[in-house]
Amino acid sequence: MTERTLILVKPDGVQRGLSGEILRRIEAKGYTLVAVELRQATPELLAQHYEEHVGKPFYEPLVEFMLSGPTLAVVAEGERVIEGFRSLAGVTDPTTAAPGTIRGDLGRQWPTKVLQNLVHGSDSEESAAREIGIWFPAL
Ligand code: D4T
Repeated sequence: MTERTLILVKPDGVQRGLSGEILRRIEAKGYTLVAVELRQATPELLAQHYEEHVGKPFYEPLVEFMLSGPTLAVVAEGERVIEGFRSLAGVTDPTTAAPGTIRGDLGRQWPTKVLQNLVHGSDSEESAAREIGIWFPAL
């Protein structure tokens, strides 16, 4: 079934100049870009996006990191793109993410409290619909 997912190139990826490389990998896999927009997040938007993490020990460093610079918000479309992009991204921790993945090839641990792991991708159809609504209400 053709579906859509919300992808973010987080501030570490934009700041390091990896937006193009990450979009290249999404397109090279065969997915279609539906929307791409450079945005400055706000505390309100992040509280919605990271609803499930509010109150966790890494939440405040996470918000501080996500406010540290612009984020590239992307909607991509394709057959099983939700699962497919999670696979392209690799596991959450960039130190252990497999080589060949975005996080495994381009990410690493830095001396920060929060994991700077370059990208976000929706983890289910329900999250994708919710997150696309937050970042791209017009879609
Ligand atoms: P996102 O949601 O950004 O695609 O990442 P994941 O799906 O891979 O991971 P997540 O939602 O569990 O975590 C969101 C965000 O918080 C950071 N984090 C997470 C962290 O710094 N320490 C932690 O222990 C966890 C679980 C990294 C990603």
